[in-house]
Amino acid sequence: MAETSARVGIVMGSDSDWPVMKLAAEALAEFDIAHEADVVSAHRMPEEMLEYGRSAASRGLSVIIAGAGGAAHLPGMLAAVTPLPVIGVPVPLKYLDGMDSLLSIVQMPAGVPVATVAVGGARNAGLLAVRILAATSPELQERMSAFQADLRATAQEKGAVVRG
Ligand code: RP5
Repeated sequence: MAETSARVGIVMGSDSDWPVMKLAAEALAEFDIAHEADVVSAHRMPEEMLEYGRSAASRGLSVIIAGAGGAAHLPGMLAAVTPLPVIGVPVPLKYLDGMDSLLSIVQMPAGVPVATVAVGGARNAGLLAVRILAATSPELQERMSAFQADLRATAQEKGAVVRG
């Protein structure tokens, strides 16, 4: 696969996951993090999935965000073939409320970690990727601190409304 200027790769098992996964892309865009997004199904496109995982680091990516629903093997399989951090997003489907996706992603064997966010928690996946990149970027750390200060101010304002 070709080299990329993207720092974060967002992949998902189906285009039907995009309404959830686009929240990760939006979070990355808020922090001006270059990213790419694609469908790389573990079950329907196993060869492409392995190629994506194996080439991710040498292509220039630093973090992979992988989302899937149901028998959600994509994040774990990518984690098995890349040294990069993988953030897993359990996508909720019509049945089981996403519990199937969550357990498929979170129950990884020792040695092959996937940082799993909440069911449908793609925004946090994007924000976690920002924090991973911020560990080696003082500028990004400052922006994350400012973002957290905004969160606090918003929560305080809401408290003021409730208190009256
Ligand atoms: C999973 O199957 C995908 O990640 C998606 O969440 C689910 C359903 O896919 P479609 O049938 O909508 O393509 O692999």
